[in-house]
Amino acid sequence: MTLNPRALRLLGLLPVLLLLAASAGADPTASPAPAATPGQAAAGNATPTKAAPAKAAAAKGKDVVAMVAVAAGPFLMGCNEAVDAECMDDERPGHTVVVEAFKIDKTEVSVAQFARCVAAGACSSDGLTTPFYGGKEQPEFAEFCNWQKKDRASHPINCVPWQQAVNYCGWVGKRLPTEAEWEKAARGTDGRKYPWGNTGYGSGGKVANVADASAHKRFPSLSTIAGYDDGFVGTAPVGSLPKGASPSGALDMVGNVWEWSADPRDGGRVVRGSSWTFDPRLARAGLRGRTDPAVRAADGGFRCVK
Ligand SMILES: [Ca+2]
Repeated sequence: MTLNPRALRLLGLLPVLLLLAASAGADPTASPAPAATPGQAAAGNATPTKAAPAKAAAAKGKDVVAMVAVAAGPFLMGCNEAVDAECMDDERPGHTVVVEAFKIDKTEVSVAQFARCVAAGACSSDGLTTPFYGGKEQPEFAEFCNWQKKDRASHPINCVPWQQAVNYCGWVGKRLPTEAEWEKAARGTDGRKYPWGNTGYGSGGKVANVADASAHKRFPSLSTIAGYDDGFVGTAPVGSLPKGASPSGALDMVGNVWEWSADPRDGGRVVRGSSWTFDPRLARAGLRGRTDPAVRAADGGFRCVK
């Protein structure tokens, strides 16, 4: 497998890759502290501020996202050596985890859905049009941020920091998933390699929006699998690839955008699911990532649970 650091860095994924390298036993590079928001800088140390605007206490929003149920009970979390030769060290050893019953959004939260929260004053649109990572805004790939882009209302909201994901889920009476909940929703209880089973890319139709032949035309440095073309260069409208459904019926659990979780990891937050920029050889249900909560990645979004 070959990951191209330059292309992935430009798309906001370097923090994730750094974590993967660190967890594999390489240089445990400490992640930079999340950047202070302009509001925090202005306030100094006088008053702790939250990213949510003052209207965050407004009435709850109506939840308009379809959800699917995940039953209570045990599942195999992490590496299943019997079916997966691509496990990273931080997926090992596979282990049994028991989670309570919950429901998870069938699809990633879309631009249109997030816009309702912004309109209500419970979510902020600050920075949604420009990626942010490495401690600064990265306008070079702003075209891939979906906010306010014509014809992308049904695409996942991306370029969105962790706190705004928390705000949205709270607004609709839900929360971000734990990492274990996310993984159980993605692969069910049989330890499968991908949400759709154990068949890899290229032989089962269009199963996930990852780095494919379409993306490769735009970004020749991205690693792809010959013969796999999901048809999308950037993000796809949420739920576009039903052949990739997980056992619970959730869509895009692998690919499209990395999804924020509630769980902390090494000073940041766990992200799961990989994305449209990601090498399909690694884009599996067990793949784990981590990024700083202030990062706004063009290939990062979220979904909620309750
Ligand atoms: Ca793609």
